[in-house]
Amino acid sequence: MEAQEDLQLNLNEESLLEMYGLIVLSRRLDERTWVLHRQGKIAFHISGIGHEAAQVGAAMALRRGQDWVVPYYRDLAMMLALGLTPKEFMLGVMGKKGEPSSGARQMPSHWSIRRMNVVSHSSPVATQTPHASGIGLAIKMRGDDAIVLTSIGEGATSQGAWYEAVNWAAIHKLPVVFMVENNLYAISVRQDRQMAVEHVADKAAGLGLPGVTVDGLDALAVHRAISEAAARARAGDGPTLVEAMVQRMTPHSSDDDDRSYRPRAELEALKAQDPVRLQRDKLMDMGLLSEQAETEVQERAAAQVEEAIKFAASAPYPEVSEASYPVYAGDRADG
Ligand SMILES: Cc1ncc(C[n+]2csc(CCOP(=O)(O)OP(=O)(O)O)c2C)c(N)n1
Ligand SMILES: [Mg+2]
Repeated sequence: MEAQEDLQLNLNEESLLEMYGLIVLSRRLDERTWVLHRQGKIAFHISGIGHEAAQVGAAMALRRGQDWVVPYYRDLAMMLALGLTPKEFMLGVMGKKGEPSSGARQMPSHWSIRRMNVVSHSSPVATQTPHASGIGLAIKMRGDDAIVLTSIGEGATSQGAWYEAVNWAAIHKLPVVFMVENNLYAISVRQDRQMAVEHVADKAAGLGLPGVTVDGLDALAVHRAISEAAARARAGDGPTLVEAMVQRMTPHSSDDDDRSYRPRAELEALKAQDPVRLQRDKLMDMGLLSEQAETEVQERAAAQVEEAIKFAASAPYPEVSEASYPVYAGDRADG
């Protein structure tokens, strides 16, 4: 029933298949990046495995290229859905020239893509939230027809900056969607050591904005929730907090060993709730995805990823003389 509504409302068959293709592409790219790391070919990876459905569902609820997005490091699938190419991502993890976020100066996955209206974030968590409220204020003052979506992990909502920024957006009815990707862990710290409420969405009541919790393993459920929040924001009715319950199916990053704090049985259990498989089953149930089409989606993703790896591996590194450009005023690309 809900799937039928999605088809009627704002997603046609083509966009549902696009959604699935992006989820599969993100997973493939992410898994291959872990392998590159374990082979010693790259220095660092922070993974979005288990978050893909929520991120693609959210991105596809926006006017892509027109709305503003202030993401966080785990948002690979969201970035692909907004138009980042696998080649650009690979240039980033390999630190190669031409990487779009920073010319390969930033850590990988610190997205900043002008053509996609994706605004740079810093490594200190929650610093992106005040940026999003600021952009929301600018949109309101200019009378633009855009909105802002900012994303964050549940752990980072403990930061003072997060409360200040959400409070400000609620007071001034700014066109912001505050998306929380709740995977129950902040590196090794479980949610119950991070907040006394059951859901991050419960915090919204104290700040004066609506807060909803949705199944983040269901791309359509997230798409619906973010679409509603975006419509509210666009209508001038202010911000919404949307908490998507997702899974972190990997260690925090390639530098983390989760065996010291996460029971193996817990991780094993997550496999039965893999969002890629859940979306595939749903599309098959809806009669939109055949076995053959599924094979083609997988093969297309694999080919794109291998091509991206080859491309980035043979790309040059930036010149040493450009290392600080354009960090300081007066810096020149030619040194
Ligand atoms: C202000 C600050 N404190 C600590 C860190 C180190 N740190 C990086 S990610 C992270 C955990 C964030 O967890 P959460 O917000 O739940 O997002 P997740 O990584 O689970 O998606 C921490 C503590 C940081 N980057 N910034
Ligand atoms: Mg978390």
